[in-house]
Amino acid sequence: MKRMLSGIKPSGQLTLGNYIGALRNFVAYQDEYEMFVFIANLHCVTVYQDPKELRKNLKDAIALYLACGLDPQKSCIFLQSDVMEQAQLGFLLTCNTYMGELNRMTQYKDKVAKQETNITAGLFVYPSLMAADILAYDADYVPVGDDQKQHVELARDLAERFNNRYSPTFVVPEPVVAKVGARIMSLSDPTKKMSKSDETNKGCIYLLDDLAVARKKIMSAVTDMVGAVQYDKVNQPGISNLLEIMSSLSGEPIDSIVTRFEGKGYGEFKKEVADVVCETLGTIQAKYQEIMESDIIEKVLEDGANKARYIAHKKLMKVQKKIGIEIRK
Ligand code: AQP
Repeated sequence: MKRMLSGIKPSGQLTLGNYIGALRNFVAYQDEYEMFVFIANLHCVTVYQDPKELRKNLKDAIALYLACGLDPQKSCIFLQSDVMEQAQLGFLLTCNTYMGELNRMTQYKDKVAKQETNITAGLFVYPSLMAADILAYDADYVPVGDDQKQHVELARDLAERFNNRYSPTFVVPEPVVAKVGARIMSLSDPTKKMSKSDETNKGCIYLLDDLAVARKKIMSAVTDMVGAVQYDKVNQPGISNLLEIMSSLSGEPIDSIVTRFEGKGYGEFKKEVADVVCETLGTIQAKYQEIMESDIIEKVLEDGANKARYIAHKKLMKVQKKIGIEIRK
């Protein structure tokens, strides 16, 4: 069985973008692959997080993984910080990464372009930690949204570099980007990605949003003056985004939705999008409540960490021997 690995950082409440671009795919893949899904709590502290909020977001993220359908019997679910071998491998890979490669990473470049101050060294080097997350487990595939593809490319480069410099050690992973929903856009500015850290809070639907609030956000989503429900990302980015959301959640192809709404107004279309979104959120939220009231989370994390640690430890030892920093058998 091929192995697949991915993670989400709890830098805020998980969003509909995380669900469509990542979580629902993880759930679909867990029957086909040996699945490893972690909570990237180290990645998230590359930017300052309020500790109290972070604790809540972290627990909610694990509960949401389960509520969205990740099954601990099929998937290894764990916390990144529970596997210290991963961070140690991250350091070793950082020593095999060039500054120029990290300079080209879009998340870092975007922050520099926006002249953000206090960019941490952690944010600069986190792509090589992400490479370690992937390579520690010999993942064959890494499902990601559009924006993370570049990081998997770096992991591939680092795996090949290490394999060539020493000897075959790492599986070279492949990114898997879904055809629909790989980049869900903000509802208030459809030229920007829907992000957890959306400052206005209007453009982003959180999985734990009150259903009335989520509905309102969709009904007020920015559209255009064209007045026809069409899939045209350049001239109608807002409507195209709503079409992607609806198609991803309902399974109905975009063409078929477009045909059904021919000659109909945006209000009617948005109402149906809101119905589909609220149905999805309602189901997830009911399961989330059950999970929060149970004591399953600790057990899931403990089992996941044990399994992950065993694999990552073996890989780290192999790497350390090849590099020459470990001399014991
Ligand atoms: N809007 C999105 N559309 C499709 N996929 C998305 N993903 C995130 N947002 C969207 C995918 O979810 C996975 C986990 O991403 P992440 O949360 O760890 O990192 P991120 O992409 O940086 O998320 P945010 O919400 O934008 O975080 P902040 O605001 O803290 O920077 C990835 O596969 C990602 O592609």
